[in-house]
Formats: sequence, C-alpha cells, structure tokens
Amino acid sequence: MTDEEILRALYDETLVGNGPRVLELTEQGLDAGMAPETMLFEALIPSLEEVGARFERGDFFVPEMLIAGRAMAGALDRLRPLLAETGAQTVGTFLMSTVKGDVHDIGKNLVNIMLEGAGFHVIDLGVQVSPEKVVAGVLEHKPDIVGFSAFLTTTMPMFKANINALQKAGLRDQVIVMVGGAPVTQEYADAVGADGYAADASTAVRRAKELIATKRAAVGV
Ligand code: B1M
Repeated sequence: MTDEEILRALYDETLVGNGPRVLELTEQGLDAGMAPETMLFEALIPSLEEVGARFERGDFFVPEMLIAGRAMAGALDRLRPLLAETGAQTVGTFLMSTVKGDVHDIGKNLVNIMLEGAGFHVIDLGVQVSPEKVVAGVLEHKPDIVGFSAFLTTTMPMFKANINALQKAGLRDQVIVMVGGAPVTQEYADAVGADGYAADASTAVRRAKELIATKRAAVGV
C-alpha cells in the first residue's frame, strides 16, 4: 500500500470503528516509515471530525461515536510513546482533567501526549473530575498549570465551578488555569477567568510554555 492508501484506509476504518484494522494500519504506516503525526493529523483526527459531523446530521448515533472513539484511542495508545519521545527536560507540572459530567477524553489525552513530548510532567486526574478532586489534586501535586477540558456546551460551566473552588481553597493565585475542548472559545475562556485557552494540542503546548514563562518572569524565577 502507498502512504496515501494507508492514510485513506486509516480514515475509513476509524470512521466505521474497526479497531483491530486501525491498529494494523497504524503498524503498517509505522513500518513504511510514516511519521506518527501524519497519521494523527491527516487521518485519525479528520475521521473523528467526520464522525461528529455525521452525528450532528443524525446519520450516526452514540454507538457509532463510541466505537470510532475506541478505534482512535487504540491507535493513540500505539502512537503515544513515539509522539512523546523527544527527551526534552521537564518544563513544568501540568494537572489535567476532563470536567465533571463529561466523559470525553480523546482530546485531553492527545493534549497530554503533546505536553509530555514537550517536556511537561503531566498528572491526569481522568474524566468526570469534580471541583473537590481538582482542589485535592492541586494540594497534592502542586502543579504549575491546571488544565480543564470540556467537550459539551452543558459541561463548559464547570470551568467556572472549578475556578471558584480553587479560589475558595486559596489556591487560585498559585496556579495557572488553562481550558480547552471542542466547543470552547477564547471569549468563553476569558469570561470564566481562565489564564489561557488553546484550540488544539500543539497550540496548547505553546500556550502552556508562554504562560509559565510569563509567570516566572513576573515572580523573578
Ligand atoms: Co460525544 N459529543 N457525546 N462522544 N463526541 C461531541 C463532543 C459532539 C461535538 C458531537 C456532535 O454533536 N457533533 C457533541 C457535543 C455537542 C455540544 O455540546 N456542543 C457530543 C455529544 C452531544 C455527546 C453526548 C451528549 C451524546 C449523547 O449521549 N446523546 C454524549 C455525552 C457523554 C458525556 O460526556 N456525559 C457523548 C458521548 C460520546 C462517546 C462516549 C460516545 C465518545 C467519547 C469517547 C471518548 O472520548 N473516550 C464521543 C465522541 C467520540 C465524540 C466526537 C465524535 C469526537 C470527540 C473527539 O475525540 N475528537 C465529538 C465530535 C467532534 O468533536 N467533532 C463528540 C477528536 C479530538 C482529538 O478532538 O476532542 O476537540 P477534541 O480535542 C482537541 C481540542 O478540543 C483541544 O485539543 C484536542 C486535540 O487537538 N483540547 C484542549 C481538548 N482539551 C483541551 C484542553 C486544553 C487545551 C486544548 O487546555 C487545558
């Protein structure tokens, strides 16, 4: 198979949620010398975008979304060590979670991989994380940045609930807060009082580094 054929098949098999075939094709792509990023950004992510579009049109339902998501997650597990393999030194600690009420984690996991690849120490609290757990996580891990992902318009308000909980615990000034997820915008991030927002994983890494540099410059570290 040519590289184009592998990418096309990866896209098609992710779309129909054929996990075993997606893994096989990922392996085939790696054997052929394809970059993990190429498979990710030119096949896997576009395929999930199409899944979302079909769901919106009523052509796909939750089960289809679920198996496509699982197929993507399987490939991501295989690509994770390769994407994170930069050997960069630790630039900061990032405490990540998907907000309470939200089970989406593929986007969050991708941001984690990219952050790790850029040298961040990432602690992932998982999905459906309550403000209480966030506060406990900050106390335990003392991160530089706390990141919240939300993928539903109905769970986005949890950003504010989390930020309020950090404030109440006297921790808001000690951490940088970043938010992201499919429906989130810069305007929304500003409105809830987050320090940073990014639309995708690579921008998230750049923004996280900028925010840490700005904070360290301000406190003279
Ligand atoms: Co759901 N889902 N889902 N879903 N799902 C969406 C998000 C949706 C947009 C689909 C659609 O209608 N087009 C829609 C939300 C609509 C809205 O609120 N505006 C939706 C819905 C409605 C639902 C349910 C309510 C469906 C139902 O039950 N009726 C339900 C909710 C369950 C819940 O959470 N309580 C539900 C369930 C599911 C599954 C479980 C079946 C599955 C999730 C599997 C999983 O994650 N383990 C699923 C899936 C797979 C999707 C779609 C198809 C794909 C999401 C994805 O993984 N995208 C999605 C459609 C879509 O997004 N186009 C959809 C790929 C991923 C790489 O991109 O997640 O955007 P993304 O992450 C990006 C950026 O957002 C950013 O970087 C990431 C990487 O580039 N980013 C950050 C993410 N977090 C960040 C944090 C940062 C910075 C950047 O800083 C901290």
